Amino acid sequence: MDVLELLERHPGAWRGASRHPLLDAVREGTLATGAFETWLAQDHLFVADLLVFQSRLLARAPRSDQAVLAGGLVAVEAELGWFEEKAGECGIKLETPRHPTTAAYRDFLIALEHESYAAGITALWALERAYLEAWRSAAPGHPDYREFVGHWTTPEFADYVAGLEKAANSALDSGSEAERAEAAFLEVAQLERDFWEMAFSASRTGGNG
Ligand code: MP5
Repeated sequence: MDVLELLERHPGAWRGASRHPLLDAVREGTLATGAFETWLAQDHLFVADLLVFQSRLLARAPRSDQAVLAGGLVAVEAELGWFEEKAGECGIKLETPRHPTTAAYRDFLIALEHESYAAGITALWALERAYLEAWRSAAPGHPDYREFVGHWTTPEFADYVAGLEKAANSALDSGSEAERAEAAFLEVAQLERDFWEMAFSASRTGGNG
């Protein structure tokens, strides 16, 4: 199976993951401050959980995938620093509890540690691909958010996502893990949608988290 087929097989789920009114508001400059603050603080927590997941996935990766995963790990650690810097500049407090949606995403990543490598690498590809498409949909972005749109729409990030796609495809070629990988893909799609929704609904309730 080619993982790109998953996007075609589940267009509704994928659209929910990669398009959202929050991203339209980032493009138009109509985003409520509470939504952006909630997204930033919760995504910082998510990225910290992702770093743990990726380091464990790297530990069981085949030799051929070590370069892309090791590169990704270094990038994710640097990204945590970038979040901290941006939060400081925007006056956003990062010390906030995990929202139930962020906690559900972390639990899913932890559960993947007990799944096949193929399911894990497919999930990683899906969540990175979702961010690439989601932020592309917000491009070029209102000046207030342009740096965030730029962060996930660089050619380097697209190359990283392509590298993960290649790794996922070869993991799926060599085993009979397609069904579990597809299930992981669908869970990622749902969690990504929930994550946008969590931040967006913060603008309606006015809370941070
Ligand atoms: C990513 C992210 C992409 N930052 N947040 C969510 C909820 N999903 C995916 O990960 P990265 O490391 O920022 O590219």
